[in-house]
Amino acid sequence: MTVFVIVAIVIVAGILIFVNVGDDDSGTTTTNGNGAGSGGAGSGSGSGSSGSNSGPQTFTVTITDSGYSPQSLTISPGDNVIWRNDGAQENWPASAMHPTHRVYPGSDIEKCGTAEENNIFDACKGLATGEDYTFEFDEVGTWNYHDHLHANLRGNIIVESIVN
Ligand SMILES: [Cu+2]
Repeated sequence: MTVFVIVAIVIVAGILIFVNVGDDDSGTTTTNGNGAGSGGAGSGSGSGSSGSNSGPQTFTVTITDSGYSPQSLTISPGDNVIWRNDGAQENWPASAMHPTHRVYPGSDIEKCGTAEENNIFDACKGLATGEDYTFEFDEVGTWNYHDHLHANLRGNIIVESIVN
């Protein structure tokens, strides 16, 4: 009876030893590191527009058979002026001086009919009733103009630099 108990103890002990030895913990515990979550921080920086200038403006000069209205117009660089013919006769707005039209920088009646026609202060033709001509003034100064078809009809555009 005691022999059986001893044998049993030995067997159990052997099993425990075997288990402990065989279980050499070479366990590579791969800790799947789910690191600290990167919370998306909202970067809400509004694009503030410094609304100091209202931008380029457009002015209209009305043409009648008796001339331009207003005859003198003050604008800022980059503004546009539209001449609209409400008269019965044709009208050809163009930079001084008649007949060469060279006072406004870059302008010259000889550029009419060329690729530069759209960049000069010169309608380059008589505007019929209801027609208009637009020019953007970038140069500061007082710019006289006239009707090339009736050179006694005159006006001027005064371009003043922007004062903040
Ligand atoms: Cu002229």
